Amino acid sequence: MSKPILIRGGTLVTADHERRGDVLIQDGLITAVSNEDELDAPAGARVIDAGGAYVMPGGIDPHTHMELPFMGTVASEDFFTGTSAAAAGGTTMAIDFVIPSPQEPLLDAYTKWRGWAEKAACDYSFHVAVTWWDDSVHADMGTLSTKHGVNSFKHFMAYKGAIMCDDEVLVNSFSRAGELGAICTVHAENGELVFALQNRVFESGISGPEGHPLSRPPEVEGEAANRAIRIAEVLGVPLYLVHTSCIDALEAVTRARLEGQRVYAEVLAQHLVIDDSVYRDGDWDRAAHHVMSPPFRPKHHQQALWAGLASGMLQTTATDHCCFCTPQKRMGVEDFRKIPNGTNGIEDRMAVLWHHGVRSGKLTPSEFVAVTSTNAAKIFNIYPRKGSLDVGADADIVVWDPAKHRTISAATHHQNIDFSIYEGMQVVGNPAYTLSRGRVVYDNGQLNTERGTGRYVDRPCHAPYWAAQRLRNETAEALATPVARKRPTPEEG
Ligand code: URQ
Ligand code: ZN
Ligand code: ZN
Repeated sequence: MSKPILIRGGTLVTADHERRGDVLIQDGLITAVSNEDELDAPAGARVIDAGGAYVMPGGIDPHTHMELPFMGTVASEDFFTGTSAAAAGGTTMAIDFVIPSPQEPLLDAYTKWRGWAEKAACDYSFHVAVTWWDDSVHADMGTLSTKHGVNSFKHFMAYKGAIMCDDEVLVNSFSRAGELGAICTVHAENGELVFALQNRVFESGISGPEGHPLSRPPEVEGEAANRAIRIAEVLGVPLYLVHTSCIDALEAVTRARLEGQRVYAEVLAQHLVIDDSVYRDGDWDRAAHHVMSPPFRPKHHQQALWAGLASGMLQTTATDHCCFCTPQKRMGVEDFRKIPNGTNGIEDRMAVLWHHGVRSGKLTPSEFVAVTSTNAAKIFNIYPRKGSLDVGADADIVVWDPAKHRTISAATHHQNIDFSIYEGMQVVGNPAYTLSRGRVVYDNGQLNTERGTGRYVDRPCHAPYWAAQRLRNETAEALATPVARKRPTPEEG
């Protein structure tokens, strides 16, 4: 058990407010929070001087893919190296994905991923993807939600021929999730359009990474986002769009939210600051490094995404951390359709958002905490255990030095990948200390993570009230007042 820690003299920042204060940590939990200098350090405690720094809930990255088997290879980042890199960047929890192959029992895949994640150095949880449907999937969703703390089910509307869901699977799975009080998340790109456009682009003679964005324009994401939103609306279930990357999808989210539909949406840090010029880079490798889906967009989408984040239309930020090293990316050297999709980012999300968001005035420190930690904790029902500085919460804390400079580079990062999509980016504002359940896992530049010290975090389902009452009320009314209808006689028929 780690020794008590007193974090003294900092500015405590939660999603609600900022104040000068001290935080006492014992046995992995926050045991006291006070105004400045009101707490004494227990005997043997370590005292961390947070003067000039912010003390915030550790980041929660709601979208990662450690050691994901995908497109004929396996992501290079594993659960130990990935959660260690997270800690170096101020993130103390990752929500990763169990992605069953079609026909693979969900419970089997879940057990497999749980085994892989035992090496994690920070806490983690899993969204479970529904990639096919039959009665066993219906049953496994129930078991996962009632016995294994899974309250979110993922649906890929892209990746035809692999893990793509058609509307029948979406309707079946969304309905089941609604019964369970679980939330449906979607990768919203129209996979049929992507497939058709990929072939057209390739057959037109474009085989390089520049073909990737041409095959998945914003309209392809906007259509799928709207379709998923409408299906969720009719079925009365809450929806969470991952990696919202463009105006077309953001507009669909905004319309739904303004009409009171329970739709949440995530934006990736990289989509806020990197544009599609990276694909027109003369260097094949560098362009391929940026092949991910949805792709990087023309620059004007970034302003809308920042506005969506600042206005609350987008609630969370993530990284979709899914690492493939250069030799893996080169699997597509003859054909962009074979370049494994994914990029790095788990170590850099917080600093990128602080530098480009808070220092630029787009976000206040409290809004930064909301979009990097608290909102994800609330949506996925682990607040205030996670995402808060409440007494009794897990001591997942980052002591943030707003003046600390860093030049992001693969030469110095902790991520297990041989490039960085942020290579050379200078960011001001970085972690000084990161604590994972009271253990100082990042200590002023020194990473102190240990394999297997991360814990799986159960996420209980929300109450069924999450399902839109409108659907149930209308249905209930209809069932309560059957229409007296004179049926036509067979002769009339
Ligand atoms: O689509 C995803 O979220 C996974 C497969 C990571 N790759 C990506 O390009 N986003
Ligand atoms: Zn995705
Ligand atoms: Zn993903």
